[in-house]
Order: sequence, then C-alpha cells, then structure tokens
Amino acid sequence: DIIEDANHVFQPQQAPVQPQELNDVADEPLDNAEERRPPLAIRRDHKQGPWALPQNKLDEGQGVIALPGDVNAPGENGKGVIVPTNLTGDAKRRLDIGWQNNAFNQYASDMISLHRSLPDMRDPGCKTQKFRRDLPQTSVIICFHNEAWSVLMRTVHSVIDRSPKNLLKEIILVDDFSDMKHLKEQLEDYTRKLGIVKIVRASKREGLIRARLLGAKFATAPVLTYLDSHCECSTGWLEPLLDRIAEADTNVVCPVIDVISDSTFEYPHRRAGYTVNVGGFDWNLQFSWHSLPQRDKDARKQSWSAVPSPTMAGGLFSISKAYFEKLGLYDSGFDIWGAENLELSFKVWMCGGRLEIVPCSHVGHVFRKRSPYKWLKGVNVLKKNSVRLAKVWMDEYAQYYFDRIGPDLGDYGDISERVELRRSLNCKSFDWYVKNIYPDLFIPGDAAASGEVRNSGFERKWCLDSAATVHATVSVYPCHGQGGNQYWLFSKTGEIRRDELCLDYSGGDVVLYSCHGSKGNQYWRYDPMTKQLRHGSSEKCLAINEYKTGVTMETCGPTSRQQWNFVNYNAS
Ligand code: LR7
Ligand code: MN
Repeated sequence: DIIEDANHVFQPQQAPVQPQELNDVADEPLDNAEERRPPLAIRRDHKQGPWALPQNKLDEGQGVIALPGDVNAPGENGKGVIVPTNLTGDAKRRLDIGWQNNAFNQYASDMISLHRSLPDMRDPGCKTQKFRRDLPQTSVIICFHNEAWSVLMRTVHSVIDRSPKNLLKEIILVDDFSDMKHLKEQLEDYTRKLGIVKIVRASKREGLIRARLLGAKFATAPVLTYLDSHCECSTGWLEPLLDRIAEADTNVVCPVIDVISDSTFEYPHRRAGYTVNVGGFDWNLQFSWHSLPQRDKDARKQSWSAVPSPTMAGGLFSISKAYFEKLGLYDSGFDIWGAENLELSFKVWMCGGRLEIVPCSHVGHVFRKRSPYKWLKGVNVLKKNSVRLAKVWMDEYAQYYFDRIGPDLGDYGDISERVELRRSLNCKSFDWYVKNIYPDLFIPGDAAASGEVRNSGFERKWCLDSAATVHATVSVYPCHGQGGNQYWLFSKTGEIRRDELCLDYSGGDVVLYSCHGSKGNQYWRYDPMTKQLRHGSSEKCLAINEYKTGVTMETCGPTSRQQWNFVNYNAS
C-alpha cells in the first residue's frame, strides 16, 4: 500500500537549464559534456580552499565546484582523495561523523567537485557506436534515505551533465522519509535552480522498494532509469541503454557498475584485459557476479555488445515503464531492501523479456561494508522478502533455499496476488529459466552429498566448519546438526561447496575461495572405502590436526584423522 502526499510533490519552477542541444545523437558522442555544465547559483572555487567546506556552508547547500579544466582539483579524473591521518578538532569530528552517518567517507566526498571529471572506462569501440535517432526519453529515479549532500548532488549533476538534453525528461528524487536537515528546503531551493528535478516525499518510511514504486507513479517518460543515491554516471552512459529498449521494449538493461571507493571516492580506470561480468545468485538467494560464459562471448557481434545476464544487481537499470507495469512492478509486500532485484530478474526472463548488461554504459556506485540506516526492528526483512520471492517464482527449486535457511520460514504475509499475477502473465517455469538462462547454476539436487562432513577421529565429534566468506580458513568444530557453517555440498565434479565458495588448497591453509570449476586446487576425490578426501593437485589428504584446532593436509595414510563421513553419499 503506497502512501504518499501529493502536496509534497515538488515541481520545478523554471525551464530546465541543460548542458546542450543535441539534435543528432547518432553522430556525436557526448565526449565533451564536461564543458557543458549547467550554471549553479552558488559557485565555490576550490582555489579559495580549504577543500572541505565548513559544516555551515554545506548546510546552506554549497558544494565544491572546481574550475573547468583544473585537473589538479581534488577528485578530478576520478582521482581518490586521501584525507590526512592527523586531523584534529572539528575536522576530525566531521571525518568521524561522516563515516558514522554514511558508512563511507563523506569528508572526502565533500572535498570533491560536484561536477568532477571521470576516466573513460568504455571499450574504445563504444565511441564508434551509432544509435537510433528515435531513442525514447527517460525519467531518472533516485531514491534516497538520509544521503549525504555532496554525494547526492554529485549523482544528480552527473546525470544532468552527461545525458543528452533531448533524452532526459526529468530527474525524480524520491525522499524515503529522511530526517537530515539538508534534505528539506535546502534541497528544494537548490534543485529548483536546476529546473529538471522533481522531489517526491514519502510520508512514512517505505523502504527502497516501495520508494521506487512511488517514483514510477510520478514519472512521465516512457522509460524509467533507476539509480542509487551515491552514483556517478560517466560519459555516454545513457544512449546505449535507451538504444536497447528502442530495439525491444521488453529489454531490461543495466550499465556496468564501476566501484567508487568508499574511503577515497576514487573512480577506477580501465585496465588492460578488462572484461564484463554478468549477474547470478546462490541458494542463499544472494546476488553474485560471474565472468561471461564462453557461449555468450561467442554470440556477441562486438566485444562491447550488450550481453544477457541471468540476474541484475538491483540498483541501476532502465526499463520501459509500460513493460514494468505489465510485469506487476515490484512485489509491494517487500520491505526496506533486498530480493526485489532477483524478483525482477526472474520474471523478466520467465515472462517474455530479456535482461542485459550494456558494456558501453558505465555508472559508478559507492559500495559500502555496512548499512548506515535503520532497519525494521524484530523482522528479518531480507528473509521475509526472499521467502516471498521463492514461493511465488521458484517452483520446486524453492526447497533448496528453504533447506539452507532451516525449517522456520517466518511470517511472509499473503502472496496470493503475486501468484495470480504470475499465472495471468502466463510465465514460463523456473526450471525453464535455470536450464535456458542460467545453465551454469549449481543445483544442490545434483550433489553427490549434502550436509555435515564428520571426522572419524576423536570419538567422531568433529565436523568441517567454516564461515561462508571468501578466504575464510576452513576448520573443525564440534558437530551441531544445525546446518549453517557445517552445511556442505559435495559436487559430482569434486568440489566441496558452500554456495559459490569452494574448499581450496594451494599449499597453505585450506580456505574457501570462489568456485572456478576448473578442478586444480578445488578438486577433491573421495574414496568411500578408506573415507579419505584426496586433494587433486597435491595428492595429499585432508585431516583434522592432532590438537583438534583445525585441518591440515598430510601424506595419505591409515589414520582416523583422515577419515571423513558424508551424509547420503552417492557416487553415481
Ligand atoms: O529504506 C531505505 N530507503 C531507501 O530509499 C533504504 C535504502 N534506500 C535507498 C538508498 O538511499 C540507496 O539509494 O536505496 C538505495 C539502495 O540502498 P543501499 O545503497 O544502502 O544498498 P546497496 O547499494 O547494497 O543496494 C543494492 O541492493 C539492494 C537490494 O535491495 C538494491 O537492489 C540496491 O539498488 C542495490 N544497489 C545496486 O545494485 C548498486 C550496485 C550494488 C551491487 C551489487
Ligand atoms: Mn547503493
């Protein structure tokens, strides 16, 4: 149930002030968009220093703006800002509060121009690309909850500065019930001067997903483009996305997401051998990145052509508004955050569309290590959303997720409307999706064994145990029968897996490492007679150590410390 207050929809008063007139999208890539910055009411020449503005200036809606062509201003060309470690007093306090409020270094961002220049991450071939002349217009929708001023404004300016005027209908800022002062009148005053920004305010905390639905409701362009509130769009980002939707309005497209550093705001440079990744997921229903499968590489016309992706990361994409509506938008029963990206991914593929990553479109995003904002108390939001997703869309495959999270599904609400939606759209099965769109997905039902891996030594009390994080050292712990860190899958191809991570040995500790599928250090052979786990490339055997403090790799021999017992081992 979306609640909004239409009085709070803030309309621009002035004609849009826009970078440039663009009549012929086909012939001129927007390489020099940097020079076409819109004038701002308040300019701050960085040469007046200090780089970081005092808090009261920021509160007045100012931001650092480097002079055009000043390549040495902080952050220009995507450079990172290294904040001195010896800050004291007010500066130190602001540095700490910046991290605390945002889970990124706001202090560094405040030193960087709101219009900074960025390196070009695109394949050089992208600059020769010709676009259709009848590209549809887009509404860019940015949802935020208590975003830092400089970060939000740099997102907005990067959209205005680097989008062709004729393609950008409006920017809709959806305020998900923020309480930070700078997001009130100050935001309205500042964006009024930009002329192209509408503000929609939720009248209670809706969460990202219902905030996005609210944005869609007020959008007037035929294509919706969603961004997180801490992004930077780079040169030429928009046209290749819209071009794919002009080709077919059932194409749903994502830019390549460049990682902006959470501590320095560095924007990456293109490296030799750079390749595009596509989205997948694991049986904990977590999104994950994968390299592009060879068959999809072979199918491309150009090295920079759009490629199919089984899933999307979630935050950054363009979709035809009509198609999004036809697909039933998002499940509005989803709270705050999470699972909506897989919902949209599954149903796009299962209901006649196509999900793609467009290598010529690059948008930066600040990844952070924790959520800075408040979540609902006493509800496992992500689990609730994921159970709804699994129940509605995953058919018999839902059970693999339920095995992973244990028997209590919790209260996931009423899903009958979503089930009816799927039926009325006449969508294909999840089995079809897995087999045709994501054939590389590891299917737990195909494993030779699943569950705990119990050692025969020391009274058979000890089980293989590890946190599900990359580089984690694999160890032993008293068997507890609760799954979780003792839940393993032994694949028929000789991997010992937890989701997308595999037991890996390269001479040091036995660790968890992303499964690569090429055997080598992740190849284990099990002999059901001797119960030994022999490592492929070293020919050593996995053993619990004599002190029961971990595992070691030893020359194979007759000791119960090298004997392991799988649940339901089935070699065939
Ligand atoms: O209650 C909230 N209300 C909001 O409006 C919570 C968040 N938000 C806003 C927030 O300000 C931000 O703009 O929602 C956006 C996403 O929240 P983040 O940035 O805290 O989370 P994230 O970057 O980890 O989010 C990723 O996963 C989410 C799962 O629901 C969404 O799909 C996000 O859009 C997604 N972000 C991306 O895909 C960018 C690339 C990250 C990756 C992989
Ligand atoms: Mn984000």
